Amino acid sequence: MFTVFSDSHRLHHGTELKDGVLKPSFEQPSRADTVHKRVKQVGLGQIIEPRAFDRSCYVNAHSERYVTFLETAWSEWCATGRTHDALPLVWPVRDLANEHVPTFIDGKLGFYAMDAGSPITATTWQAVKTSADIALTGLALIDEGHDSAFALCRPPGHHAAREYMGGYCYLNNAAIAAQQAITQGAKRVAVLDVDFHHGNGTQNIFYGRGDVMFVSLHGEPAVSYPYYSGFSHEVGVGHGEGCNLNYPLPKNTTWESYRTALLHACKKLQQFAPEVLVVSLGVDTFKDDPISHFLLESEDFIGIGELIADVGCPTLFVMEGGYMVDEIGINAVNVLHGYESKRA
Ligand code: SP5
Ligand code: ZN
Repeated sequence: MFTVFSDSHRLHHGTELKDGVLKPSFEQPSRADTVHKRVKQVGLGQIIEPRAFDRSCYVNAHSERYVTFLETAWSEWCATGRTHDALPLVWPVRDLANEHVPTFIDGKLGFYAMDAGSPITATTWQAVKTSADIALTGLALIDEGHDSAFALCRPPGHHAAREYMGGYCYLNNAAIAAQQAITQGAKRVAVLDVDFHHGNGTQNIFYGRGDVMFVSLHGEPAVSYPYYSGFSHEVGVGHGEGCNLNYPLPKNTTWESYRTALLHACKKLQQFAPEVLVVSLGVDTFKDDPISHFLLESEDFIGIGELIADVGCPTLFVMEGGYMVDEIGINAVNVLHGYESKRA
């Protein structure tokens, strides 16, 4: 399997609030390097650089004004004389006027964010754009006849919705790739999200769409970030009704029940018969992940890949979460090996 990777991910490294103090984010550059190292070590396949894509590819999944915001946020922030990372500090929740876009950067930051987990630095946009291009290059490989590809994206994307960033995410790499497949003529595309966290952004982007199915397994919202989405009653609207499938799972979920849910999810995907499957590949379901609470072991990730192969269509794997521990490399590559063992 080909891997698409770029060193440009290092241009983004931010902070997050931990115990009341701004500290280096769990979402660190070492994450992608750890996975990259494992891909090389086991000889997964050729590693290639991303191609450059037009911004219209991002605007197909996001709004024009949101992409413009991401492109210009740092220069607007700097114009106010500040040199530290830009972070939102006020959000347009429920009863506030959330139709009105402020003109001042501090207002925009909150308007286009769901939390303070996605800081903007001087070079964040470059890394974010390259991450989306990595996913788009992976999709191009599949268009060119490859059965699968691994888009080693960083920063991740699945919390980024049509018009907001959050949870370490800015552009939704997986959604951009899925939308690109549709733009290029696919009739049905599916996104399967196995990151520990609910892919609220991907759900938001395709919620009214019958041509893109979204299926997610994740920690139940009552106790798991992002808390306000991922319920099983969220099934889609209009043309999209029945095309959104959530599997919220309790704290301390182990392989046995995870497997049962994934098996069910994969049967649903098989019935939908997508022309391309995009997998939001988070490995933060691992037992030692510092911000999650599932209990998967490294060998269980092979099983994830095997079940995904049974969906039976070309598959683009897009890296999402998985933090701090060296096993993120082993676990991500285990999924890819599991997939390949069943498709070869
Ligand atoms: C892509 C992805 O996996 N994003 C996850 C964003 C999670 N943000 C909230 C992190 C909360 C961390 N709380 C840590 C408690 C550890 N003791
Ligand atoms: Zn996650």
